[in-house]
Amino acid sequence: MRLDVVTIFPEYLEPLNVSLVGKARARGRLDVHVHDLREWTYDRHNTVDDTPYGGGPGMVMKTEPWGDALDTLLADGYETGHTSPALVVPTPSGRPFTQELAVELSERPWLVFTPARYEGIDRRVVDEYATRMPVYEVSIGDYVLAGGEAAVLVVTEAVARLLPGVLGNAESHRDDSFAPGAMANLLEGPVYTKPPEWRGRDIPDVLLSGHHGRIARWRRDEALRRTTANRPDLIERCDPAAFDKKDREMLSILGWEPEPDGRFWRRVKAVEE
Ligand code: 97T
Repeated sequence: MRLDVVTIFPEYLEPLNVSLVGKARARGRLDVHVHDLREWTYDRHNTVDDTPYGGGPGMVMKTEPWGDALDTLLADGYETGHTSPALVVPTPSGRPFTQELAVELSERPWLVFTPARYEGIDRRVVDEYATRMPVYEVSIGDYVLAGGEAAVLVVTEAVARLLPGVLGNAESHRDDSFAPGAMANLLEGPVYTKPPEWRGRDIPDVLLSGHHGRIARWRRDEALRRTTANRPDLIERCDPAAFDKKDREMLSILGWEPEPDGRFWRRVKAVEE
């Protein structure tokens, strides 16, 4: 997969050289190109922004540097045999970035990221490139960043670990909380390793019992406990038929029961988690 990033803070993308993404690059799975947007400015002050039409606070990133930067890197990519680019635009007004979207992006051969500072990029840039390629405007969550660079790191890491040959078997992603086919979209419960006692704290007995069935049940109960506590929205959206009898018993202990129409769960009493 080829990745291009155009930014006014190329140093902010240094983490792409280390850890998992760095490993993916070293293994030849990822070909990363970081570009300084200011290379496509032609005035003394390397201006990349200007005041918004219609007034209002903040500055808007100008069309010309983005257009020239994107044209240049797209020409380079096509010349070196790459095809089918997609534009990824981090923005608080984008669609939520999810594991499902990470999987979709990981199946594309070439991603071009345009992290913006200030109040965003002149809309004509997205409109222009949307006539030539798919555009994904993505938000990584309901909070405000100073710019899109951190979002590029988030998206890149989530995508890179899905590329074939990047994760070893030991760290395989089939059990990810949000992986399709994981425990019906429950959060993972707690995990433990040696030593068996630490500062007077033991490992739950069941994990030392060797009873695989009981261990699986305990893990599932802990997953239900965590999900009801931290992400009730995930339970509320679930079809009660997605849970077996023991799940429903646990949910009831946790204070949840199916809606009368049988399609959703709701919390009926508060329970000490
Ligand atoms: O807050 C932002 C500013 C610029 C670019 C992206 C963001 C953002 O992305 N996801 C949440 C916020």
